[in-house]
Amino acid sequence: MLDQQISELASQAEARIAAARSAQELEPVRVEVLGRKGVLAQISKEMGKLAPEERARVGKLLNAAKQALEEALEAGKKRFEESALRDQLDAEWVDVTLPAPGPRPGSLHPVSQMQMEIEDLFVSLGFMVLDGPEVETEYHNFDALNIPPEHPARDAQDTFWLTGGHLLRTHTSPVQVRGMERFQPPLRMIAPGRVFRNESVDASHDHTFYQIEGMMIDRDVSVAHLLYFMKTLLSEVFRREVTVRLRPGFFPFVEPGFELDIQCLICGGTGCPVCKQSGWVELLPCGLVNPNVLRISGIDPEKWNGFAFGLGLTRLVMMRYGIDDIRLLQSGDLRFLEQF
Ligand code: FA5
Repeated sequence: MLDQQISELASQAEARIAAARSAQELEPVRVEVLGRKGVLAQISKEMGKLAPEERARVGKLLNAAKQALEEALEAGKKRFEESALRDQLDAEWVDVTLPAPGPRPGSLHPVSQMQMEIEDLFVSLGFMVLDGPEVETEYHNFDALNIPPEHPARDAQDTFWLTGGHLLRTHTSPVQVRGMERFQPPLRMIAPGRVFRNESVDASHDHTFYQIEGMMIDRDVSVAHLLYFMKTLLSEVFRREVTVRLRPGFFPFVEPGFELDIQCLICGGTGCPVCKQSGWVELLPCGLVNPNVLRISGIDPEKWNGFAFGLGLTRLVMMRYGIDDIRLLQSGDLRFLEQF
C-alpha cells in the first residue's frame, strides 16, 4: 500500500519538476513533497505502524525516492540558473573588437584661430609678435600715446580704472610704446591681445574684446606702405574681394589718421544691428605715427617715421564667419563653439 503511494508520489513530483518553467515553480514541489510537513514526512510517520522487516524495506524505498527527488530538484535548479546566466550573457554581450568612440577633441576658439593666421602672415612679412600686460599703467595706455590727462580722446575709450595709476588696458596700443622702449628702429611688430572697455554691450560692442596692434618704424614710411599692408591683411583673411572705405579718423597717436571700414558682411551693406544700420563696420583704424609718440619713447622723428594700426580682431571674426552678435563669442556656448 505504502509502496504504491511512494512510487505514485515520486512519479507525480518528477513530472511537476520536469514541467516547471522557472526556479520559482520548483519551490512548492520541494515544500509539498520533501518539506518537514511534506507528504514524504507524512509517510515516514506512518511507517511506525509497519512490522520491523516491512518498515526496513519501505524505509529503503522512501529514502531512494527522497534522494531521487532531491537530485531532480537540484538538477532542475541548475538548469534554470544556467539558462538565466545564458540570457544575461546574451543581453550584456559587447563586441570588444569594435573601435572605441574616443575622446571628443576640442578646437581652438575662432578668435584664436584668426589671431594665429594673422600672426603667421605678419611673421612672414618680417614682423615680430609682442605681448604686453592687460593691467597697464596710465602712462603706457594714454600719456605715452600723446593723450595727456584731461585730453578729450580719453573719453572715447571708457576705462576700467584700478588703483595706483593702473587700469585695464583699453586698447593694444600701449604695446607699441613697450616695443619702442625695448627695441631700436627699424622696427616691425604686431601685438595681439585682450582689451577692456567700460561700455554698454550690444550686437557689435563687448566690454572685453580682442585687437591686434601693428607698427612699422623705418625710414621714409608712407601712407602707401600702410595701405599695402592693410590690403594684404584683408585679402589674406577674406580670400575674396571685400568693399572697404578709408576716411579720416582722429587718434592723438597718429597723424594723419584713418578709419578703414569694411562693408558689413552680415547684411551686405543694407543695414542691420551689427553695423547700426549704416552698412559699414569700423574695423581697422590706422595712420602714420605721430612724431610726438616717437619722441616720448626716445626715437628721433627726424630720422624715423612709421605707421600703426589697431585691428578690431573680434569684429573681423564676426565679418569672416557672418556672426551677427558679438556676445556669442564669449558666451562659452558649446553649440556655437563646436561649429569652428
Ligand atoms: C583704438 O583702439 C586705437 N588704439 C586703434 C589705433 C591703433 C588707431 C593704432 C591708430 C593707430 P578704436 O577705439 O577705434 O581704436 O578701436 C579699434 C577697433 O576695435 C575698432 O575699429 C573696432 O573694430 C574694435 N572695437 C572697438 N570697440 C569695440 C567693442 N566695444 N567691442 C568690439 N570691438 C570693438
